[in-house]
Amino acid sequence: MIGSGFAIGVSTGCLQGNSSPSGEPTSTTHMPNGPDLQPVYISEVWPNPEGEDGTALNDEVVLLEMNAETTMDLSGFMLVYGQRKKFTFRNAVSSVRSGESVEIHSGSGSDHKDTTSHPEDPDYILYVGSDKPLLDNDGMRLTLKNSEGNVIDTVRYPKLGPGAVWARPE
Ligand SMILES: [Ca+2]
Repeated sequence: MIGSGFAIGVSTGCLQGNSSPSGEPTSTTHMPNGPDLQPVYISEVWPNPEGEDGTALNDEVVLLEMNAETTMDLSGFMLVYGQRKKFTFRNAVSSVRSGESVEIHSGSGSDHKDTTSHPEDPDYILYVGSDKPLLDNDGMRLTLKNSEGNVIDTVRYPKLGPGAVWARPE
């Protein structure tokens, strides 16, 4: 749960996708959950797998990264795929630490923690379980909400060709 005592990391300056007023203090360690800060944010979107998307559902991926210094319970958080789908995170992400990331795949599988590529900062792998593509290749708005339904982050990626990746601008 994000409590009022939640501490936000200081290295957030390059992570803001939205405009923020200039002259704002860059050190926000003592500012709990400020409106411009995302303790967890949408980092990358892989909407258009090579070949037929319908046969590569788990190659459609949304990547979340942690921008929080403390461990967060992301179970109950929700990723909203435009008007198409709302996916609620399950218990696999009940204890996600700073530096760890969450991959959300459109297809089916068992939620798990993958330590093979990043032994110290594992990726959590979640599966929406959809039987059809969720990420529009022509662009789409994605919104991340917390377990109380409040918007944590939102992005809109553009039309992307096969294999192309949207990454949050720095
Ligand atoms: Ca797609």
